[in-house]
Amino acid sequence: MQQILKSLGISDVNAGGFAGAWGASGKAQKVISPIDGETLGTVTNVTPQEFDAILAQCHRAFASWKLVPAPKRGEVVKAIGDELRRNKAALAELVTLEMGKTLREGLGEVQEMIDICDFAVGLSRQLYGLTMPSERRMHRLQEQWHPLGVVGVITAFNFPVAVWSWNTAIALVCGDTVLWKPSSKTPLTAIACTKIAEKVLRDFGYDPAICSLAIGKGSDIGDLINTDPRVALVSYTGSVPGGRHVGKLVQERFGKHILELGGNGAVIVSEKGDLDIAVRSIYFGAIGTSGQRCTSTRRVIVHSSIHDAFLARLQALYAKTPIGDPRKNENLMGPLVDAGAVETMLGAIETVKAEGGRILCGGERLPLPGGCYITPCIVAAPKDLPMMKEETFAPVLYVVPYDTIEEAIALQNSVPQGLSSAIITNDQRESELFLSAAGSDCGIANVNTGTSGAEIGGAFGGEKETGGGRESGSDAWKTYMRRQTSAINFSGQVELAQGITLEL
Ligand code: UN1
Repeated sequence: MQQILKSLGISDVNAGGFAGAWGASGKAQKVISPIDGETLGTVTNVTPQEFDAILAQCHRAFASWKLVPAPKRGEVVKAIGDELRRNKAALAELVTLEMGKTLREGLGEVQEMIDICDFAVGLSRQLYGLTMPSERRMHRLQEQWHPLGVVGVITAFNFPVAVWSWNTAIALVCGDTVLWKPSSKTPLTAIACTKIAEKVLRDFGYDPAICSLAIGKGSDIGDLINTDPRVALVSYTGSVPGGRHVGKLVQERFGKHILELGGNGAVIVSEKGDLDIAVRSIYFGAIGTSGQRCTSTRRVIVHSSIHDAFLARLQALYAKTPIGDPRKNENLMGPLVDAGAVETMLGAIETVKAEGGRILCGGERLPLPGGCYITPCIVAAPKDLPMMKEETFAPVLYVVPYDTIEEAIALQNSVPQGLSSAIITNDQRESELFLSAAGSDCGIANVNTGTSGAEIGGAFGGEKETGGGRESGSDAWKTYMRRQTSAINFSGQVELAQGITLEL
């Protein structure tokens, strides 16, 4: 373990602030691994004064970075991707140590980082604007995309490195600088990533403050990011209440924001679908990352004719789920992130019971070191179970029967969140209905694959209480840039649009 930490530049005591130089003199916090309760290191938070200096430096760095040609900025992102390739195993292990996901998922998370770097490198030559025909003679109408400014990236514990990379790789090629505030639960992975970016930026001779870091509480450092007009865009990943707060503060000053908030993923299992595909994809979607993805499968809406057969197969898998040290390859589920998360899950299960849900299996604390291990839970739920509308960030899966596809889609859409959804069917009419305007209301709607594990090439995000933001692939980059529309007159005369005349 010591070797991994050392190879990523992590010491016993680490400063949680960076904008060209490392330093932070605020409160020190111990970082405890949920795997066994062991201390991984100590991190000092930045003070509000230090934050101000960090932001000033990051903002200054924007002035020169925005002038670097985009394909040159892409070269930096390419080198960050190469550095991530070199450090993939170590960084994945640190992710596992710090937040407890299995190593195979930790490796997947670092792979997402590498993938988005590759995507962004290509994008650095494709930041296309449009030209439009002008209604005036000898005029041209065009749009260009310009760098925006400092992007404040506020991330959650569950994808402690990937979400930073989705934002940072895109922001960098767009000519923005980045100020990162990670979750207080995962500061070490943030320090490791920032050191990787720092090395690359120094190697190229660019200002390392282009990728800055400020570790501290959401209520102080987070709010300084939200309220400071020097931060042009705030990309926030977290809870619905958190996002409501961030959204208000950023809107108040007319900043831009990307909100990636709660999900409540559902899979519709049709009687015309492949049961094996259904069981496997739902199993991974529900227990993967111990149910702590915003894309986790939380609800199964299954046709009543196959309800019992489906449940029997899923329960058999749940019963033999290998749970334990997530560094061991044989384990498919590690701990929850901390003791508080365990309490939340157990509390939610009590509420479910009181509301009329029937616990079919799981939901018990396991006596393993660290105290954060639980068994995954399946609930037989009545259609109107109130808790089904809430996102419990833990492996609690509700199973509900349906009779018609219209009813299934209505159930899928009947929650406040709108991130991820899926249907398992071989019936084209069903899957097309699910993908149509009459279908899923989510930002992600999959066919014959589960709700989680989105690829970076698509735009990632969702509707309703999920916040409406999009990051990662497709044209999500446009939010990270400033659009400029120009009318260019080469006629040698004055001609007003809309046919307005002006006789002087
Ligand atoms: C998240 O849980 O916040 O689609 C992100 C997925 C991952 C990202 C999840 N690619 O499950």
